[in-house]
Amino acid sequence: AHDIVTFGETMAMLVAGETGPLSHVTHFTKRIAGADSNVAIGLARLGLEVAWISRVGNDSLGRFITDTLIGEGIDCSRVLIDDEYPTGFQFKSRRDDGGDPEVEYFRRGSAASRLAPHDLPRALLQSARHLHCTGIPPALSDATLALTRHAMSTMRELGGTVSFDPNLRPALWPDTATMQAEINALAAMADWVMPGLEEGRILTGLDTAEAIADFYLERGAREVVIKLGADGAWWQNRDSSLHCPAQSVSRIVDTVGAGDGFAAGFISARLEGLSPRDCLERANFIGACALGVAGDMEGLPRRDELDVGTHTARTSF
Ligand code: KDG
Repeated sequence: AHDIVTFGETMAMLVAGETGPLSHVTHFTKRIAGADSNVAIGLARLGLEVAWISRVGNDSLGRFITDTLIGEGIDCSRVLIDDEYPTGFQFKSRRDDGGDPEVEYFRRGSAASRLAPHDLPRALLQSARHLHCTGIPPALSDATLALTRHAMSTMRELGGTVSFDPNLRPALWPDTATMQAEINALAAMADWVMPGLEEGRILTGLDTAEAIADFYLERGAREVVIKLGADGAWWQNRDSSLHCPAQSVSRIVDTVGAGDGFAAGFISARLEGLSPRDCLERANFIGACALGVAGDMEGLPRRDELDVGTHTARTSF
């Protein structure tokens, strides 16, 4: 049995060794990138049993991804190897001012964009407590959109819980209206919806965390958690709400992956039955851990490194 099932596209990622525009960078470090697999790693490092579903190409990048995830203790036994389509990859720039880096994708027609509903067996969902979905697969192809809908509705029907992080990637959608409609329809199928504040504004046209939370609660979500960056996080259900300030972070190396760390913290704490405040504190803490490293997931802590009681994030890596 698994605690959590997740699925999506993980890419090889080439992270710039120096600052400046990607076209000028000459040295890169090979890592992996994928919102769902970052969450999977965060959860596995805390000792949860996680199964990850995907398709990778029959190539060195696909083997690098599965080897890395297996090394993190994630069950990859249902990951499919596609002989026809390649593993996607991306480049990520380096910044020294705390801003979001530049990302360039080479993922169109990738093996993972061929994932379809039949790739996620019902029995796997039946054996798990929780399904985590992101808004990235729904943007990749009709097949991956169908898979996301199928996975969420099946898990709800089976009585497990479902979390959904919109992970907005406007570059992958044909237009903003389609992105809003599809992502909001999926969010309505989740128990816990976890957008960033800016994402929530783009998706709903509303301004405050409270208004955005109300929007999703009215449409079917049971809890909404909104990431406020340096201001921490907001949690709301139909009866109450809560704000939890952020960890103080002295040095931001790279912002990508913080939301995934946050999700791993919230989901793990929530499945352990912790209070909303403790869930947000762990989520903020793990999100902060992801800020101190250039990769997306290398900073995620193990259980013995969780230090939420004292509110001290690890700020030097
Ligand atoms: O949340 C981090 C991810 O965005 C990153 O690891 C790459 O999954 C990715 C994507 O599609 O942008």
